[in-house]
Amino acid sequence: MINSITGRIAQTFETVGDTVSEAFFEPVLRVGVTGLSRAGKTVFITALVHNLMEPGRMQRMRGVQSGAIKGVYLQPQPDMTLPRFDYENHLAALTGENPRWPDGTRAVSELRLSFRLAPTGLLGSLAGPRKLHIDIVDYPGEWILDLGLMGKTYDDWSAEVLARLPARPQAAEFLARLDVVDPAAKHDEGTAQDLARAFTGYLTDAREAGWSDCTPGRFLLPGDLAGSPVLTFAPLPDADSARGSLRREMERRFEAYKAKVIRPFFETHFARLDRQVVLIDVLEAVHRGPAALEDQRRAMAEVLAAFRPGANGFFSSLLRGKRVEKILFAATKADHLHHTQHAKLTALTEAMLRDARDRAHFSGAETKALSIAALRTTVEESRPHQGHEVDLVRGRLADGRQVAVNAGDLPDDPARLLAPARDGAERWMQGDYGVMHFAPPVLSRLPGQGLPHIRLDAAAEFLIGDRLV
Ligand SMILES: Nc1nc2c(ncn2[C@@H]2O[C@H](COP(=O)(O)OP(=O)(O)OP(=O)(O)O)[C@@H](O)[C@H]2O)c(=O)[nH]1
Ligand SMILES: [Mg+2]
Repeated sequence: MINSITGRIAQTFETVGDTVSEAFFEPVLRVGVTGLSRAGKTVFITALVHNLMEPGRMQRMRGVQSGAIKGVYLQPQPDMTLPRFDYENHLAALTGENPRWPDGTRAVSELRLSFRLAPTGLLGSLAGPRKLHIDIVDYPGEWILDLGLMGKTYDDWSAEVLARLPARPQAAEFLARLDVVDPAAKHDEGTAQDLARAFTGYLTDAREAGWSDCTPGRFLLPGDLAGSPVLTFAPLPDADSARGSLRREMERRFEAYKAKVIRPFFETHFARLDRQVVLIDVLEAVHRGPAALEDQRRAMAEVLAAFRPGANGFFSSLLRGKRVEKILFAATKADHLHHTQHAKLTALTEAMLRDARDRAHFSGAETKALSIAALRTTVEESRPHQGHEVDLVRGRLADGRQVAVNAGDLPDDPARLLAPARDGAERWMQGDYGVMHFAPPVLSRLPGQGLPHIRLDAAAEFLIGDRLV
């Protein structure tokens, strides 16, 4: 009781503090950057920050064109206990003598970027330049999918997961173990750990195979929770289970995962976001085939559902009327394709977004789909092949060799991919889509020009541009 009252008072102060500083002092915009593992979050943030600080290549931003942005600099972030996004090291990796991709990241991090803006309005010249702080928060997309678990009981979740496992070869070992386990038997920690380990193995392999419905998210990215009871559970078939049984214990841990892992994440990070970009590696999903594309589309709906106001009782109570204003779905790594293909990639992403909006009954925030490359690794060329010209992109491999490839022609109509994906096709009827893994380019940079990109400025304009004019 006392706790909840002091909690409420603290919140009131916090809200008052926020509004005062937003109205009169220095406004803050919190921008979430998310996407499943390897989607391109780290590269996106690094390239975005660099290009905002050296905006020569950001002409699609109104604030850059008009000169409203007077200065951009990094500042200490407000959240003292959150790791800082390691901008300097990531940039050094990308722009060193032998450029390489930054290492994968495993947890939430934050960076504050501050803008000095030209004064506006009648009193503006008296008041001097305005300031805007943008807090960029990088967090794993796997954690968003966990929000879906908040509304589920252990029984629901178990039934759902167990229903899809038989069709997936990655689940064979877990299912074999499950076969010899009696959920109603007395709880035994060794059995619980075996099952959790096998289930984590399944999730890891399924994720590797391109499935994105791999919850609980912390099983894949445990951070400092690795090995704790809250991550030592697995789905079990329905059974008449008494107190002290394996199934009851698993249920208890599932509930603890919701209360102690999911809830705090949504409270401290998610509920405070104003804008959100969701990065998706659409090309990789197309390359992996119909099932991966269909799965990605379902995951997009789940992500949108997480942002739907009022969707989740637990979440609405956290938001206290606040809601995310804009959500950008950006298909990353568009530099794998010749520009003649970009409109088709965007159309495919748009079609998936439309479908996700319908599925999630989403309305509210403004949404947009784009295809981008945060760091452009390729140049374009055309070469004659069997009597006609083919469009290629050329880039550098990790060993320094240059290769030119054609990743395959996307169809004009996205339904040509999405319909067979929905109907459970095993492979694409026509067309083969390959993805090359290029290394970051060796650049000779000009002062004032950030790293080369594709439509990173359009992405920034949608996300934050309205506040930078
Ligand atoms: N060609 C190209 N490849 C990219 C681009 N952005 C990311 N990549 C590739 O995708 C990989 C993952 O990018 P990251 O930015 O580390 O992805 P992430 O989402 O932060 O990954 P985790 O931290 O592991 O979740 C990189 O190592 C590159 O191989 C891009 O703009 N163009
Ligand atoms: Mg990362």
